Amino acid sequence: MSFKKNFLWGGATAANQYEGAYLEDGKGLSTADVMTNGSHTQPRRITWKNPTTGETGSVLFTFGGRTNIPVGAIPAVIEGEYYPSHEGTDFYHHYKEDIRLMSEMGFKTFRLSINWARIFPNGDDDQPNEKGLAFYDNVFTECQRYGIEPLVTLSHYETPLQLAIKYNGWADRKLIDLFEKYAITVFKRYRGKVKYYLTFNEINVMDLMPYMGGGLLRVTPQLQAQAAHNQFVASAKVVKAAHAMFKEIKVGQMLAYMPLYAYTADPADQVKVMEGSQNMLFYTDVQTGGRYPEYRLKKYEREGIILDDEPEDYELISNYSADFLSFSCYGSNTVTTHEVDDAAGGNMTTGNVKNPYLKTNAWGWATDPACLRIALNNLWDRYHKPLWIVENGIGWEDKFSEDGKIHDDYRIEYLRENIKSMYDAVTIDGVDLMGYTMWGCIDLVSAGTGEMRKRYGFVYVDRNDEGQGTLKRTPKDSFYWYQKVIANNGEDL
Ligand code: BGP
Repeated sequence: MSFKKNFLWGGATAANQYEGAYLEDGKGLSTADVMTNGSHTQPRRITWKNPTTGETGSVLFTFGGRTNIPVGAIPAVIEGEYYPSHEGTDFYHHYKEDIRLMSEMGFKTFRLSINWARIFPNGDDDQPNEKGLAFYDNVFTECQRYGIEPLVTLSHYETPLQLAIKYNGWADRKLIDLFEKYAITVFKRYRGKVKYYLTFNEINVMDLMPYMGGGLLRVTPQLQAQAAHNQFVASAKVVKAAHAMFKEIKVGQMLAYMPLYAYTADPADQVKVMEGSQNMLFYTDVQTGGRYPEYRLKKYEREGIILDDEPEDYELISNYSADFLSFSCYGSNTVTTHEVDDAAGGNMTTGNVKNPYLKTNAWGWATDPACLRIALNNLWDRYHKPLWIVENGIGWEDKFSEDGKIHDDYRIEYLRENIKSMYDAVTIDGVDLMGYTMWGCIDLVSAGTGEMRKRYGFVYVDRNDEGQGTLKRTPKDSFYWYQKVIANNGEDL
């Protein structure tokens, strides 16, 4: 036994990091459009303007932090600032070339997101923006030409900015119906072209980055809990609509998942692992498992959090859980209750420490050859729903060699180990895995830092951290390696 015959190999992207054309053809601003770039040491910032006084400024965007825009101010694009999302790597004008490159690699699937503000510029408009709809129509037609199955994320850190300003984003129940309307609009429009959808990218980022995950400008634990609840209900409504009206459509959940390891054998560290895992898996327990777990209800009780809910919410959540469970996994995280100097980075996390057994990249993200097998087993055992790895990869500052090529052996080595790990989960453990989409298959802007130099792609895009470059696409060595992997369905790595 090995990967399924129709295993969905491919790559993943997100509109706000890739598309650019941030105001073209009627698109409205999204929350990502007011985020500046950062660096290894400097977090991104959100810029704001006070419409009454004209005063401008910015607030630091930090993991686990509060957005804290000053009272009376609203997030806005400020002259003189640099916003990497505005141009991304210009998929908007390069989609034909990029999809052709994907097909050359043999992609069976391409994960992209629809920028909600391209379809409904303010989020609550009566009518959709035809030009925005037409753009994705063209993209999907191009995919069809090459037999590439799109996997579409409906919301990937791209809440229309107006919804953040008017309603404090997902903290307001109004967004449930607005999102349902948006989803049904695209389901209808792309019928016959798109079969697989994901609702919210890394839904659990609501814990650490509520601005990115839900467009929250004001944040309290109560508002975060409410925003998560509203997203669960919205997800269930969208699954319901898909099942009722568009039988062929499958709607999946998307989780940021990192297996957690204990730094020491101290039982207190094992408890920390258990609690950390609960924090992540709460989101899948509800959206994929169909019920609020007791550990989270107890937490809300302890913290005095009371949800603004309706009895039907829970019927929806239990009857319309996600059709499949997708997740991102870049490596594992190691946690401890002990004092350790060696703090580590990590995908969307804080408070984890360096694992002495693992290598890290320049951003402190640990490469863990066992993590996909562990992640897949944990999720399969808990939910028994088809799984899909929709993000995995390694950020690296690629450099051209003298021969004019990029020899990214480090990337090939990382991917080889990771694919081997998922192969083991399928062949040794019998996990049901639908596909694998490597993150940032064509270089794009980093979500966490806004940098361009943190590259993931099989294809290099000529663009730097200041937004300069020709946007020329150049395949790296990993491009040809992945082409072979797909051709032999992962049998020979
Ligand atoms: C995930 C996000 C992506 C992506 C990736 C890599 O959490 O879903 O949008 O960018 O992480 O992170 P970064 O870009 O910060 O390196």
